[in-house]
Amino acid sequence: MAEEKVAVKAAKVADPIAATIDGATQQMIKRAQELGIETVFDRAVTMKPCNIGAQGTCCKNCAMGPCRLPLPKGGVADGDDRKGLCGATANTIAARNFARMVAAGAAAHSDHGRSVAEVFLSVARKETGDYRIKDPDKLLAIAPHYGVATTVDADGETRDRDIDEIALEVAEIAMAEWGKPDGELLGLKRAPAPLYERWKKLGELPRNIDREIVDIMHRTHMGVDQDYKNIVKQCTRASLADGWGGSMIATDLQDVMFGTPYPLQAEANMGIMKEDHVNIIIHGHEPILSEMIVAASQSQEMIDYAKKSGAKGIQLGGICCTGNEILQRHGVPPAGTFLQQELAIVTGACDAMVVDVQCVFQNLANVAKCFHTKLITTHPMARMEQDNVIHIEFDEHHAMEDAKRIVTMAIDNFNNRGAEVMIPHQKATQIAGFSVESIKYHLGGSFRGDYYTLNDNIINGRIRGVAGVVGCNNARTRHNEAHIKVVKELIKNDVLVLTTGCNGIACAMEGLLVPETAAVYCGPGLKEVCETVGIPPVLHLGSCVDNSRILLAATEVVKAGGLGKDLRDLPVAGSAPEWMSEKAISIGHYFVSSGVYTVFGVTLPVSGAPVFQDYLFNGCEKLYGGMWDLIEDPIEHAQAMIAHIDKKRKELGIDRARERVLMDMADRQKLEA
Ligand code: XCC
Ligand code: SF4
Repeated sequence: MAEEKVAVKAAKVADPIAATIDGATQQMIKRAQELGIETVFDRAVTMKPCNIGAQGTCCKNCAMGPCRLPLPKGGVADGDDRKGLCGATANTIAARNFARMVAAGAAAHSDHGRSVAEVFLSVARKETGDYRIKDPDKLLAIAPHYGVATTVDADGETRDRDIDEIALEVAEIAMAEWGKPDGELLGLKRAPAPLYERWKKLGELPRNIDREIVDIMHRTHMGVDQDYKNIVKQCTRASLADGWGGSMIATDLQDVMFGTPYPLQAEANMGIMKEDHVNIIIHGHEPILSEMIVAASQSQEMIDYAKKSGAKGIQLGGICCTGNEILQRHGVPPAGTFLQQELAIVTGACDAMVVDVQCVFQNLANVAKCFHTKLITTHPMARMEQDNVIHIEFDEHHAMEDAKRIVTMAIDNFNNRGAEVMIPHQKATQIAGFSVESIKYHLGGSFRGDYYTLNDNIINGRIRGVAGVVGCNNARTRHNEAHIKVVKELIKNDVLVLTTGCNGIACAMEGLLVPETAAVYCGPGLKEVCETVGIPPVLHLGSCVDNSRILLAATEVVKAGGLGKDLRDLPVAGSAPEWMSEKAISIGHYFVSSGVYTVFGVTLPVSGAPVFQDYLFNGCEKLYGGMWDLIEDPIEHAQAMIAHIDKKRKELGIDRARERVLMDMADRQKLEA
């Protein structure tokens, strides 16, 4: 008996079916388990999250703590006297923790933007030959938003200014957005005027990007801001500095240097990897690196070298948002979402995985150790302690050289593969590459080239509303299940979906990003629009920083008229069904403070402070017109968004129009029957 008790229990591992809805991912989880390689899915089974942290009420902001304030079993209806050693209430603690997530998220996006701006400045100063201005029209379009004139008046006539001159001015002004001593962020004025005026009245206009982030770190230090409402105010400033600042500048300047995305066809999922090719997986966020790897691997020199080494060619694949960047502009297929990063190596066919910043698992190094895969870090800010990781620092001044070194290393590694190659066959076709500009073209038509047609279809009710569904995967919930269920429920109810980030990859893998999807999954109104225009009902707008495109698309809708004067008036809603990153909190808060009802799935670390939570879920609506919500069940999640969309339709007086359209459709179907 005693012996039986000490018998070694088999290590607990994940059930692949319970872990993900995706066949390729299930297959590779099993494969990893057969090989004795542990992945995030297994760790999610063996390690439980901390209950108090999950409630948002663990404070470790000073060494008298950590002070832990779990919600009492009986709730706090009869009063709440929980406090930390210093007296900080649950509201203060949860709000401070929330604010620090906003700060980290805004910092990550905005620092990415800063890198892009720095490279753009080098381009403008002609210090690098590897990058250039690929889209001068975009530069001319954004210049006025940076206060840069595109024409000059001389001798009574107006002439176009030199493009290099414009570039240099835009670059210098953009760089100053991070640290200028006076004024306010320039991007805010791109919002509809009433929205800008509201931020101003609330005293929440961000001053410069870095300052708002530093402000949060100071304010949430022990013994500073101890009023959750005032802390939320600062969350607004910092998150706006992300959405209408750092992220927007990143998107702007990436488009200028690498091209504004236009629709293109590609594939998605691990089946894009090829056994007879050199497979290079690019993972992280900054296209500064991935753009160059794309260029290097398309060079004849590298292709010839790959062939000489016995491969048929070079296959690139993306993971996470840098994957989205090169998908949008070059059609490079994503090999998977955030949660598939380890599994891309488990295929045994990944000759190199190149990473820069954000969302990169440290466990990649442990997985890579079991295969021939070269794991290459490239960013001075992001290195790994494991000794099998190679660091090749990437520098814009010799970018092509660095990229070729990396690609060469991958090619040289091709013949080191072991026998254990197993690439899942699953992959789906997708149409990606949407942008504010291309939506204008597709939904407005080349003649009018504006958002009128979209607005008409919203007003007449064929399109019920628009949803931004974005964000990560989270190993605490079944991979991709909520992403797909939320999106399907929305399009079934005639809501057009704009997607970014790992939601975009999830939708692509599921085959939702093709026009043919409309006939299968959409309600009658949205189906009709998609079929007439030839677009998918889910439009992929890119990476996490490209959520700024969603803000600007919504602004275009306001401008086109007929749907109110402010983002808060629009029949729109936001969602992050499987979020995990601090960046998602920053995004969520700039959506909310821009007037959008925003629903998160999985969890939100605020439940331990019910008063603060209520302020986010209800109080914010009075201030901003937008508010937070947490709904785990994907169908209820989508239905809450639809209810909000319907509420806005009613306020706009266009709820009747939709009833008529549906009647018409039903009548028509009856006639057809
Ligand atoms: Fe990372 Fe951007 Fe999240 Fe995906 S979605 S897990 S942040 S890669 Ni933006
Ligand atoms: Fe505890 Fe206050 Fe210190 Fe936080 S700041 S750890 S609540 S004493």
